[in-house]
This record gives sequence, structure tokens and C-alpha cells, in this order.
Amino acid sequence: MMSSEELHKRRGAAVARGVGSVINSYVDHASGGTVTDVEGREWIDFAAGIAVTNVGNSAPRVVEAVRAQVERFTHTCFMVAPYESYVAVCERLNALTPGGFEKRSALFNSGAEAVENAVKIARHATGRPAVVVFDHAYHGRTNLTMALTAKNMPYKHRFGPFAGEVYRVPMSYPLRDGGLSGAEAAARAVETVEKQVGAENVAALLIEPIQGEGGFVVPAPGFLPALREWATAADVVFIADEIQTGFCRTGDWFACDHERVEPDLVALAKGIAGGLPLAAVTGRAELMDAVHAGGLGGTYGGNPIACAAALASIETMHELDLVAAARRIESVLVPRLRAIAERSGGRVAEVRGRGAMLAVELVQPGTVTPDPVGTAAVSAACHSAGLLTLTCGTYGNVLRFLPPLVISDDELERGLDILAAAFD
Ligand code: PLZ
Repeated sequence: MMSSEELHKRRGAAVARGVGSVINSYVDHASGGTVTDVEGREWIDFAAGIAVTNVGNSAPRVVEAVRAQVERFTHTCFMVAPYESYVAVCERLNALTPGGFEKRSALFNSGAEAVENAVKIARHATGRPAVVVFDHAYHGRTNLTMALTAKNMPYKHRFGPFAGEVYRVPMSYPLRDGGLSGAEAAARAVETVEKQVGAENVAALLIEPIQGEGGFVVPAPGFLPALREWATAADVVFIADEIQTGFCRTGDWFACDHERVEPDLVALAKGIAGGLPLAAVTGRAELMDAVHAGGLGGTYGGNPIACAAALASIETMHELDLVAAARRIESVLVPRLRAIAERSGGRVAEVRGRGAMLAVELVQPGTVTPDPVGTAAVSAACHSAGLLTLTCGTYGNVLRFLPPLVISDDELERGLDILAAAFD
């Protein structure tokens, strides 16, 4: 087999430079809690393919379901010749997502595509143009979702002009907003909308209930419920982007469940199908069904292999109680992250997150000035010592931890040992 070094050379001559990778080693195989490269080097997996392999890599039920489906048929296009598994996935999503009301779903390929479609549906149903998004938001890399995403580098730089009618308002970011309460931060966001956009022009308010790429920002309690309340009163569609937070990741099925917030529409992807590309919009039947027949779709949306994988993944989440697993991961990680923070000489400003979506934010000691250089250094030390971690944040100073939910306690502890050593 070719070495990682040789593969990297080949890559340089074949793959566009714009597509990056966190490590330069090439994967041979991966399991519930580790990734192994072609040289046989193993990494403890605190990335899960960016919150995708919640059920682990090659989870047994997923492998079995995919194999069976591949043999029956690979693709007919649901818009040409429909099949049961697409319907079954929609039934599961309608039942699992927050809100006891009548729902419908539609399936797509990527998170960005789900977000775009949620916006299309909200605009169509309301007849209004504007979309309200938040500081630090990440919603994807397509033209509309770049406009919805906050951060210029690397996502938007020289890729404009961007889609119009997108308005950005302040987020609740307890470490950096002077400790506004959830209600105060929501009032600030709402005032910005009412003064700068006008509620009657707003189709949708789009928010990650815990921000992902933007820095694992957990809004102050009450922020999401207050926005939900305002959206209801203003007839604005409340869209939750649960692409990174969904499918047991935060110790609930969805992050909105934590404060019992019921979005009108939810954008889903990542953890939905154990690593196969699938995404969805699920929401209120009257909004979803407002769109004319033929108005939503795409060649691959709800591909039968991806649907089989989704059904198997969801079954695995129930069977292994991955909601409880995410809470167990939190209970193992948080005390050790706090210990690391205490020993860091003021370099860790905050340990935050929920369930198996946890992070530390690094700063210059004794300040809240971001430390992206230190963050990159700790991250690099983790990578060379066998722990796969990711960074995030508007300021690039957040180390985030997203293990597969089936990771063992032993693997978690080994990963934490590497992290602690990297900090030292
Ligand atoms: N919404 C909340 O987290 C994807 C992006 C990585 P796609 N996050 C990882 C990168 O650098 O491209 C994401 C997300 C939230 C939307 C998306 C977009 O999902 O499946 O990558 O399109």
C-alpha cells in the first residue's frame, strides 16, 4: 500500500488546493472511537468526521442495511420512481424532531442544501423576503448559505457577490457579551430586526441552537425561548439549524429539546445517516405543504442507500441509548477539561458545551483576547500524539470535542491524557 507521504504528493498534483485536511495522514480504516492510517498509526477520534459518525464508523446495523440496499437497487430518483425507505425516514424525522404538531419532511444531500431549502420553504409560505441570522453563524458554503454564514476566512473570501435579503443580528455569547441574560440578548437581537428590517418583511429567523463552526457558543438560558416567542408573535418562521447539534449529540435528540423550544422548521444532516450523505428539512405540515408539487427536490435527495443507512442509524441510536451515551461522555470530559483549564494559567477562559459537543476557548492569560496561535499549537500537539481534534470559532481560538457517541471510556480517557499533555 502507498504511504501517506506518497499519497500526499499524489494529492498535491490531483486535488484542488482549496480543499484542506486537518491531518496529512491517509485513512485505512476507522471504528467506534479510532481512526487508523495506512501506516497503522491510530488516532483517538474526537472529531467524528465533524459530528457525523455519532453511531461510530461502519456501525454494524448501518453496514448491514447498506449492503442489503446496494444489492436491491442503488438509485431510481425518488422524483422518478419512489420507494419505501424515503417515506420511512420522513416518518421517523416527523416523530423525533421537537414539536407535537403535524409535520412533513423532504430529503436532500448536504447540510447547506437543507438550509437553502428551509429558507425557500419559509419564503414561499410567508411571501416575505428577509432572513435573519446571527453573528458567528455557520450554515454552509453554497451561495445562499455563504451569505448566511458570518465568517469571511476561509468560507466567503472573494467568493461574492452573495445572496441578498440576509440580515445579521447579535448572538447571545455569554463569555463575550458582558453577561447579558438570555432575555436581554434576545431583546437586543429583536430590536435590531425591528429597526433595521421590520418584522413584517421577515420570512425566517435561522439559528443554530448551539453554534458549531462559530465556536460552540451556547446561548444564555432563555435566549432561544424568547426568540421563539417573538417569531410566533411576528408570524416569522423559526428555523433551527440542527445540522451539527442533532441526533443525540448534545445529550438530547436535538439541542432545541433542552429548553423545549419547538422550531417551525428544522434543518438536519451530518449525524442522520452514520456517514452517508443525507440531509432533511422537517417541519410544520402547513409550511412544508405550502410549496407547489414539484417545487422541491433534486436528483440524489433521499438516495435509497443513504435512507437505509439513516433508518439503521436511528435504530442504533434508540437501541444503544445514545442520548444517555452523550450525557455520559459529558460527565467524563467536563471534569477533566475543567482540570486542564485550572492548570492552564488562565489560558482557558471557558469550558462549555452540552453532551458530546464540548469545547474550550483559549485566550491570552487573564484577558478574553483570543489566542488562535496557542489553539493551533495545542491542536497540532494532539494530532502528532494520536488525538484527532478540531478547532473552530470566529477567532480560531476554540478547541472542540465531538467524539462518536459509541466511543469507550478507555478511549475517552486516553484522548484526554493526550490533550492534557498537549496543554502542558
Ligand atoms: N449548518 C450548523 O455545522 C457543516 C462544515 C465544515 P454541509 N459544518 C461543517 C466545512 O468547513 O465545510 C454545517 C453546520 C451547520 C450547516 C452546515 C453545512 O453542512 O453538509 O457541510 O453542507
